Amino acid sequence: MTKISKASQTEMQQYSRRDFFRKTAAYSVSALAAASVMAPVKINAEDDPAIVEEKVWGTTFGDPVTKNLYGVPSAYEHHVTRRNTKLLSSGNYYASIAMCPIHESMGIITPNGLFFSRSHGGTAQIDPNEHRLMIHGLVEKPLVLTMDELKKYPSVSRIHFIECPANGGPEWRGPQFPSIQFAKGMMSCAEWTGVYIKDILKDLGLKPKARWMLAEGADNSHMGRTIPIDKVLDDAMIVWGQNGEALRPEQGYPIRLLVPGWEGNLCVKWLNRLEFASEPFYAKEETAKYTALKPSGKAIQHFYANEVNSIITSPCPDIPWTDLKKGDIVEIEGLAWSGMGTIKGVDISFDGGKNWVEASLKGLVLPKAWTRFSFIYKYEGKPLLLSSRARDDAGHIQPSVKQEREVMGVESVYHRNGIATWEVTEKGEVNNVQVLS
Ligand SMILES: Nc1nc2c(c(=O)[nH]1)N[C@H]1C(S)=C(S)[C@@H](COP(=O)(O)O)O[C@H]1N2
Ligand SMILES: [Mo]
Repeated sequence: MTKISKASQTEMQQYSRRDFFRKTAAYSVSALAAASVMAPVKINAEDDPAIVEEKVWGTTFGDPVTKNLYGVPSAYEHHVTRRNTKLLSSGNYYASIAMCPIHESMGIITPNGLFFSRSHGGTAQIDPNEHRLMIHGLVEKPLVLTMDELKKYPSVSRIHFIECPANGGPEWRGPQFPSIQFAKGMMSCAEWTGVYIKDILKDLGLKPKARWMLAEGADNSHMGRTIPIDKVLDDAMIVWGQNGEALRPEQGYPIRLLVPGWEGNLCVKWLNRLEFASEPFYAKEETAKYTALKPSGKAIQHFYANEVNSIITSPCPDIPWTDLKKGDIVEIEGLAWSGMGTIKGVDISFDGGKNWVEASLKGLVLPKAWTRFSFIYKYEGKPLLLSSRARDDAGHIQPSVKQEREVMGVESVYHRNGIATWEVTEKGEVNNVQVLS
């Protein structure tokens, strides 16, 4: 593994959370101002209408508690939405994708209304009473389950990301989007509730010859994918719960397959059939579709796990540093994830990958889940090339764009995990760039 040099430049100096508290103290207790890393700010309470004026919400009744019996976010947050661009649509909005605003996410859970949504035939609106799951093929007891019957199996809840393997795929040849939402928003992370397929199979009896599982959806695209049995018996789930409520239609209501850490397209939504077989079912274009093309012209076919990856979410083109002043202490934050294990650490570079310092991981650090990282930084108003590089407990480390290109060329669509870089200008604007050296 690459050695992390403790950098000497001032911009790489480590600041701590305590620096924030000193700053806060400086506002209120003037004696502590000397300890502040920031110039104390004078607050003119008497001039500030937000402090001195009565507000309508403080003098009249609010909405009745019965107003939004299913709640919605504050009207002041309505700009936080999924987004689509024609560049990512194949001519219509049915076989298309709505990208997650990952820069707006807090912690590691994506709210259900913001979870990225990718479908090949539109969002099916399924009546659960008319939906069945058929499990057949190489099992002792093939059966058809109603949704109520399926939910009788003992359930588990697990936090996992889903990432389309095409996430970042338009940028193999160079940056395309001045936006993190479009550059990296084909992923989200949720707490899923459902049943392990291995637990259902204890009941149904898997025949020893079974090597593959075909999963098929009930939507208009009837998407079918085959998955190796080892992964199925490891941690694949059939899920009906998403962050404490039923799956959203966009995520495959009433049930979907969850194949933790592996390509999002394997997580068949609106799931209605599982068939166990000794050979993979090579549905027509399936093999051609999700392969990785190498410069030699050879394609890697069985390429399932999403590799270790990370992205700085603040700052980013969508959240620039234009409001910062020289000397301000600011928190750099981002997300790291690996489909092959648990995030071990994340390093940050301010000079396009020449020197690295270690960020801290914050909150829950779970296998095959988004992991949030943080670095407290003193802003100097100098141009930066800001990058993050994640490592996982399986020993993988994110490659540079150069290393990735050496192996994969630039003709691929899928599985791009080269180190991402934001260029921060003197004015604090943030541009999407790639470091090729
Ligand atoms: N039945 C069905 N399942 C599907 C799809 C689909 O079009 N139909 N799209 C797949 C793709 S390509 C991805 S990346 C994920 C996206 O899951 P999400 O829409 O919940 O984010 O679902 C997969 N499951
Ligand atoms: Mo996908």
